[in-house]
Amino acid sequence: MDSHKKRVLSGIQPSGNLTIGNYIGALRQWVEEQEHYECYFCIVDLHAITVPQNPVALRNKTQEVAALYIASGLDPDKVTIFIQSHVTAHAELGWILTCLSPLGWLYRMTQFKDKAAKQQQESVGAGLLNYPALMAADILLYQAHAVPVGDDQRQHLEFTRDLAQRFNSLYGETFVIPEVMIPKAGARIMGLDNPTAKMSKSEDSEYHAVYMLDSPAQVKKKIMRAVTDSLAEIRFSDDPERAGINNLLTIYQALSGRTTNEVAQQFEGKGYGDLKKAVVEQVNSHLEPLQTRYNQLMREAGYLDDILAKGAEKAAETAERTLNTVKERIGFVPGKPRR
Ligand code: AQP
Repeated sequence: MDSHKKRVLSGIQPSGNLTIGNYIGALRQWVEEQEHYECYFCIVDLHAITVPQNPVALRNKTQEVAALYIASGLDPDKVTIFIQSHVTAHAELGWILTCLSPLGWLYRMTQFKDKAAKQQQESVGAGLLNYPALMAADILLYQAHAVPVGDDQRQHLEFTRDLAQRFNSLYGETFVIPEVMIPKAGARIMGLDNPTAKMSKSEDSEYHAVYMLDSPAQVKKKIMRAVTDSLAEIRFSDDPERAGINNLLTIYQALSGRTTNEVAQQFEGKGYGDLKKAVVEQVNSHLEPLQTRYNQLMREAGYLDDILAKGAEKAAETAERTLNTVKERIGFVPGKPRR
């Protein structure tokens, strides 16, 4: 890895089955970035437990997500892949930054409001509110210059920048202020059953999302049932009435790599059925080879564990350096090295 390259960090929660939203909004851009940046990609299990998780499912999904990172094209020889809880510096800096996070900032976060609204108020964990402080720790520990995420994470990135600036002005220049990196096409893929809500892996309705591990037949069934409208006209639009067609066009555009104009021309005068079929083909042509690699990886016992162990070691080395500086700056007494 080239230490002169700028750094990138990002992660995905093992909180369900990864969707094509996660693939288009996050994973696909990570694969591009591995060529240009020094990259750290983690599976953020500490974030996943901000809402209740079944322990067996959490363990399985964590491994599944790691395998999907590699199957999507991340090369473990080029990037550092690790499980967040394997690097204890995340929880430590997360706590320090929680103590520095104004409650007003935390309560303003849309993700907190949305996720808290889905639970009974008394059972909303404090971790859900403090999520952005932990996310700030993830990023700042690696002095990341850029963070590739989907559009829904933009507000958390702003929070991270504000918090880093706050720390720097209180304790002296410590953190690099990271830039958000949002994909040009597909920054927010919407639910197929409800195209006014973001496609999400923890939404459990059957026709909401296409999962990265769905079979070609499941992909077809879900996309052919996607909610559209009765206007019988295919064009990009930000009219909420047209959100279903816009979403299908966006998925098609992001995966085909074509421009908005090219896509608009391609479907001019065509029927909704034609568009849906084209989207099915695009999605399956990306998912099929990826699933083959995924299945191979899952059969190679020990391969994934080795990558994750090496990744955690490398990540911890970088993270500890930042954490030690932070501890010193805020006045913690250095511990004696353990024998
Ligand atoms: N629908 C989406 N369109 C584009 N990008 C998306 N991302 C998520 N959904 C979409 C991006 O995927 C990355 C990982 O997200 P996460 O797991 O940290 O949490 P999230 O953003 O809350 O994603 P989900 O799928 O909605 O998870 P749950 O349901 O567990 O909360 C991020 O870069 C995100 O922007």
